[in-house]
Amino acid sequence: MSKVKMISPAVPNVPWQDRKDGKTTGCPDAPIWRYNENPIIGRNPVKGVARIFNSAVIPYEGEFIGVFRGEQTNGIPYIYLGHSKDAIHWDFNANKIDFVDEEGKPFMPVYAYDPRLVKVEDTYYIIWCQDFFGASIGMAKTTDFKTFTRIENPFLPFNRNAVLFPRKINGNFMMLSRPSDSGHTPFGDIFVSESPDLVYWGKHRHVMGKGNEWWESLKIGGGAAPIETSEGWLLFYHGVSGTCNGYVYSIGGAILDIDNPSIVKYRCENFLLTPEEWYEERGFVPNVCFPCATIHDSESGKIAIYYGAADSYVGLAFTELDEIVDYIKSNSKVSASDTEIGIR
Ligand code: BMA
Repeated sequence: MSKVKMISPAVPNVPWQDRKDGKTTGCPDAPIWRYNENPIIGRNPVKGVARIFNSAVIPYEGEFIGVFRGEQTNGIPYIYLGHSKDAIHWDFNANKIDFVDEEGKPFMPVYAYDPRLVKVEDTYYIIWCQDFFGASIGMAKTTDFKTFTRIENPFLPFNRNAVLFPRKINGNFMMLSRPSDSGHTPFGDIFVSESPDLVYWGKHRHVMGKGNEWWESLKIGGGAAPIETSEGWLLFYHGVSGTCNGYVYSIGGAILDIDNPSIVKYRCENFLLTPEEWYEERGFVPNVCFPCATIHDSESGKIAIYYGAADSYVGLAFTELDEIVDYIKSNSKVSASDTEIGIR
């Protein structure tokens, strides 16, 4: 097996559980397995919040911090801050995050969902989906998790599923996103855009389209922030198939070129994780595994994947860098639109 290097800080307290009896529980042969006490966040986790799911977490000051999609009891989603010592048991703030504008005045989105949390240099960025006269992407920055300052909305509507890369590439911030329509979009490819200043975005490139395989044949969307490795950017994303009983969301894996991430080097033809457990198959929206974050340790290669389950819970799954990279490479099937530079 190859020895792949993860280029990111060591996180010795990465949450972890060895696979049970050497078995995995993802795609029958994918090296990915669920935490056996899933879901890690259950129903009614905070007063006034019915469900937390599709949420992102990150190491912070020796412990962990996260931004959580909280579906309020009035049906409107907002982002809640949570703290944890072990990244498994979470304490949530009672109130949603108060966003401010550059002058420090209150500036709340109408709603906010599917947050991602990414550190670039010394700043933490939250990226989410919100109303901008139609669904689009909102962004805020913080350095202390006390003040959350909104920055320019990067894209025109309609767009969902945006996530920043954890470092600049060739001097620019880079963001994956999924342009869409106003509804439960029955299509969607992943694009990458770049910006020198997080105000002006351009050089848009197509990264990858919906897959040829059934499980991702309707649409795909960027998931967790890409992990930098010696093989390229390791991306856990979601792929959707349309069945006669609604959409099914599975987790897929791909590896993007390190200097030019619009080029897909490897793309796993099999899903890595698909709804199988009760908390993935049964809930507010059944059959959803929706990855939004990883915590990963460059020393051991351990990767913990956080995913929303059935729009009702947060699930945790584990994999290991060498094994997952090997699995993606040995089951890779890339199309011409994956490997091209992505501009027409
Ligand atoms: C997508 C988003 C996600 C959600 C998924 C399944 O369009 O709204 O937040 O998890 O649908 O309902």
